Amino acid sequence: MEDHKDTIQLEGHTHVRYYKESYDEADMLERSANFYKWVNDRRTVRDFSDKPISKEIIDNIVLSASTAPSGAHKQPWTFCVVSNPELKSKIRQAAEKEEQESYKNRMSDEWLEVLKPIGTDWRKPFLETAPYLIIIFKKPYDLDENGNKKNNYYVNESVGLAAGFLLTAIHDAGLIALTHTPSPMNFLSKILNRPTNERPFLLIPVGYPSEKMYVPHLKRKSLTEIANYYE
Ligand code: IYR
Repeated sequence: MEDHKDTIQLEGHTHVRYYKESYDEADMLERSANFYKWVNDRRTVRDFSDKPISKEIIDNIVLSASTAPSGAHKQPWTFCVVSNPELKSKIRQAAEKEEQESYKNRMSDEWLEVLKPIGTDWRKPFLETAPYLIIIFKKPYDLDENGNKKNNYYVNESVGLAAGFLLTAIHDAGLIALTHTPSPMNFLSKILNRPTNERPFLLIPVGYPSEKMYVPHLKRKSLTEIANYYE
């Protein structure tokens, strides 16, 4: 348990004692293997049910995402949670317009070829079916009360980490998500009326899975393909 009373002062700043629970080796082995098995079961899914989700669940998921580490603890992110049907419809229309252009004219033949096994196209019905769209905005800088810019640091790294935490929290709740990247994404700033210091980063529909869903038959890289150990 955290005890906020045990503090020290470092260069005039308060540091609180942090207690991190440890496990014995056998437990660590079991826990790490179980976590891998659980997280390896997460899939990106496009077949959403329209079944509603209570807002409290989404609140917890967003709060979990915001526990990610960030440069100088600036938490340079805003999560826009869209359940309003008119807004979802506007977002779908604008995303499909951009995606149609991308699939027809902007994406290279090589790119379209590697996407074939994934089975995507310009149509994005999930943007209306999924009960929630979470749009993550990154904040390259904050604006103080007087409108002055205050720089943030390692913004892409920080927001990428928060997105990872978000997807993990969604998986933990038993829900599905899709990391969607309509491109260019500036229509999201306009539709959601975001301030000038926020840039769209990822659009993540969240929901229950539809009754029968299929995902591409993909294989993840093996440990030797992804890791090098220097002993
Ligand atoms: N943004 C498009 C295309 C797309 C690109 C990649 I790389 C993917 O892994 C999947 C899709 C879309 O969302 O359809």
